[in-house]
Order: sequence, then C-alpha cells, then structure tokens
Amino acid sequence: MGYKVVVVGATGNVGREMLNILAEREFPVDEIAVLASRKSLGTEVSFGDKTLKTKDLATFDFAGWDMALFAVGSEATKEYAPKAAAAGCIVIDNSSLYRYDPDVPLIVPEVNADAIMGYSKKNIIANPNCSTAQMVVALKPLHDRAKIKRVVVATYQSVSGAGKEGMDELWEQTKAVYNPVVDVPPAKFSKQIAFNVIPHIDVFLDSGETKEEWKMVAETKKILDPKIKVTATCVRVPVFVGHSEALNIEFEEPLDWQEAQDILREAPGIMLIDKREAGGYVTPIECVGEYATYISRVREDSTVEHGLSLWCVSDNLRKGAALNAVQIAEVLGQRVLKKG
Ligand code: 11C
Repeated sequence: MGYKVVVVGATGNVGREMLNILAEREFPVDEIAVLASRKSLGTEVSFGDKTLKTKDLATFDFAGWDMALFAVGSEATKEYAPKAAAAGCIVIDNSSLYRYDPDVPLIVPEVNADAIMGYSKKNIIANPNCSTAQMVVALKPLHDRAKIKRVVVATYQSVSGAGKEGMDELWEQTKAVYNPVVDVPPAKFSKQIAFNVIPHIDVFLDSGETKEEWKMVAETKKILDPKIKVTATCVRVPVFVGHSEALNIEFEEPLDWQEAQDILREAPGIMLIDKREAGGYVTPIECVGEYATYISRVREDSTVEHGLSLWCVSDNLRKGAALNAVQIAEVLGQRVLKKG
C-alpha cells in the first residue's frame, strides 16, 4: 500500500522535478494528482512513463489525500496550503511562507530529520531555500566534529532559481548579444544577466541585506544551530542550473583539511571531489540532474584560529528544492504515515 500524493504547481521548474524524482526514487504512490493554476490548466506533465493532465488548484478537494508537495509562490501557498492541511493532507511547502514559523518544522533530512514530528502542530512542513539546503548539508558533519562559530558565504546562483522566466531571459539575452538588431532588456532581473553577474537576489531589506541573504542566516540557525553566525552575499550568475557557494568556516575546535575531507567523504548527501589539480573540482554544469551536494577545494584558512574554506555545488532544482521535498516525504512516510 502506498500514498495518495498531490503535486501543486506541477508545471513549474520545481513541480516537474518533484514528479521526476518521485518516479526515479520509486516513492510508493497509489494515486497522484497534479494541480496548476488556471492559466496552466490542462497542461500535461510526465510522471515516470505516464502523462498526467493538470487539474485546477482552485477547486481541488484535498480531503482523503495523504500529502501535498507545494511548489507555488507564497501567495498561492497562503491561500491553499491551510485548506489542504485542514483537510488532513500534510503539506510539504517549498515557498518561504512558513519557514520561519515556530510551529512549522524546516527540514533538510541529512541534518534535522528528527524535527519532522513537529509537523502535527499545523500539518505543514517547510522546505528551505535552495542556497541554504546545500550549505547546511555541507556544514552539518563539520559542525558535529568541531563546532562552527561563524560562516562567511558568497553564492553564485543560477537563473533557474528565478523560474522559467529567468532561464528564458538568460537565453534570449545571450542570443541577442550576437544579434545587434534584437534588444532584450532586463525584466526578471534588475540588470543584464547575460555575460554579467548581479549581486542582488530577492528584495532589499532595511539592513542593506537582500532577503536571499537573510534567508541563509535565518534558515541555517533554524535547521542546524541558532548559535552559528552567518553572513552571506548572494549573487546571480549566468548559469542555467546549479548553485555554487564559496564558504569560509570558523570553528571552535581545531580541524585540519585532511580530516575535514575524510568527514565529508563519509557524510550523507555529499560527494567529495577534491583533487588539488586543474579540473579536480566540480562546477555547476556537472551537477545538473544529480542528487548530491558536491564539495571541492577544502583547504585551511590561516587568517583565523581554526578555519577552513571550501567550494560547494548542487543542483538547485533538486537538492535545493524538489529532491529535498521528496526526501521529506520519504521521512514522513517512514516515521509518521507508515504505509509504504
Ligand atoms: C533563487 N534561491 O535562486 C532562490 C529561489 O525562497 O525558495 C528560491 C527562493 C525560495 O532565486
């Protein structure tokens, strides 16, 4: 016996990946419903070797469904997630709406799967921001060994984080650079993204940080340890899929780079590719379609007492969103619903 699963926002980048990953990982599905907003209604999506027609989110009755994986914006989530949860369907939400709610667990299964039992307060579980998910997977095993005090992170985030429109803008602008009669002005991004980098993701806050930077701080504290200090600079780069991060980590206790490599090699969800030679590291294009968080360039940072620097890359649509949501569904199945 398996689960009755709903995917909400099934025609978007993340919704489609959720369906791919549910099928790839042979999640025990008895029945699946794929929902979309009215403008995408009737669009067909693939689930394994099946083709499914989307149904209307606005009129769907969530009663009798076990879980709903939401991959829509905060506005639609605000309207429909409480309805699903009230109908007894457990929501796994990829938006930022519930992440900071103390009554909603924010889960990265490799880091804090035990927090899942908190789902019952609202029948909702939150999925973190993509840039946080891969970072905490990398930090967790090192924190367990040597206690992290502070993290300085700079991100190099792909345009797929901004949805299909972001990907289209990079594609059209890149072509237009070679065709002077075509002009593709910035729309989704605030400046030209083709052949450029933009130090701005999500809205600006009064502090001068962007919300993306704030999310990395707040979510790391909630998922991993509220004592860890994080400062982030989040940058959009002209890459279609795969977020990269340069991390500088300060520990309470000594930890040399060889031991850190050994720890990371064994840690769940991590693939260490770290040869100190040309090409002995992972770049975003190589992680597309993969599950792992890749770590490379582990080295000592001698500017602080106990410091390491490293490079961390992952598929933002997978570990950063859809894969993590499906992993949460798996934990929910194993620990709570116990049907599969
Ligand atoms: C980006 N990280 O790359 C964002 C996308 O809070 O779930 C995901 C935003 C979020 O633009």
